[in-house]
Amino acid sequence: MGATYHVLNFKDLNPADLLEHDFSTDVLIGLSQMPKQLASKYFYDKKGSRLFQEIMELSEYYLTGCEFEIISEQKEKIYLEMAGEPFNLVEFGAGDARKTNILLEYFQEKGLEFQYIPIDISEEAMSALIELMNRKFPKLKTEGIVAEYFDGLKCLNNTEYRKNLVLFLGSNLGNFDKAHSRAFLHNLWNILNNGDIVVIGFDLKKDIDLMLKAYNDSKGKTAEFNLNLLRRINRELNGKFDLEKFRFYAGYDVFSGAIESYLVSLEQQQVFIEKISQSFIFDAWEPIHTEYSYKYLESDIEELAERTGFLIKKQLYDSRKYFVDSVWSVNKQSPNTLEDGR
Ligand code: AVJ
Repeated sequence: MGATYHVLNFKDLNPADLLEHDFSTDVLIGLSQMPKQLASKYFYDKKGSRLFQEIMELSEYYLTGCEFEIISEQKEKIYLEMAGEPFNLVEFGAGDARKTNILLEYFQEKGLEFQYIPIDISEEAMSALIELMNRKFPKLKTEGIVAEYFDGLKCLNNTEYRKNLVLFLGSNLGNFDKAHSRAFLHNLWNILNNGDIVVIGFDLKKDIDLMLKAYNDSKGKTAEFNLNLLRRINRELNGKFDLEKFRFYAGYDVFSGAIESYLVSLEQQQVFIEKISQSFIFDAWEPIHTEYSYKYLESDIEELAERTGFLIKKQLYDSRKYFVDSVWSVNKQSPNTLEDGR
């Protein structure tokens, strides 16, 4: 009768250990794969979050300006969906919540009753955000969650019924391929109630040079942002990457419809990572894939909404039609069309 088993409850672990464990495991797996890859979610350490803020300030990185315009000028259209009853405002990948601030201010002005639940993978970004919220919106109940998207979903336990407004801005969904976006949105659909509202930012397919310039910016911020991933491995896993021996490269893949980012080894080299007790061999010009930034057609958005159980209520475009904030409602009434197997 000595045998027993334990169900490992992740909540019992120190979350910092858990994150670090995940990081070293993911680096080991990613650099052992062919082609080599590192996941873009690891960009956002303290320095990475700051670099991303700097990227958002660049005019070449048009996405942020477009969405800022959309939210500033069309906030009433989102407000009209929420007027009437108290709700939770849940935001995935909140970051510094610059665009969301406009909505928060407006909703307060209009006397809406809501609480704010920002979710972000970066603890540094979250603590800065919480500080900002206390300063700018002292009366607003804000409960941040430090988690990645899929884990964040699990935290949103509907204890008591409340309407939800879920924000997924900035084309953050664009880091997911089709399978993962469908999975994420369908899981989201599962935890939400009929009639809940979701606002998703999509960067639209457009002139290829314009899209390329957003990732090959003239100040080299995006390159720094990517190279910081190697710096993070050096710092957190005691790696020996020489950042001078890698360059950033971003291209638009016409087949996948994504800007795909890489760190390319400039020479044949071997890099030791102490915490993994292993060296990794790079050929000259061998790439590490770091990020997908998918771009969309309106028809892609329609298909995604339909397949995951949502109805498109409004498409909010910027004046140049580079970007869209798509306003969806959860549809649990009419049977969805998943059966036709497209
Ligand atoms: C935050 C994922 C929307 O993919 O455009 C910016 C991140 N990468 N520049 C994007 C990013 C390079 C960004 N997202």
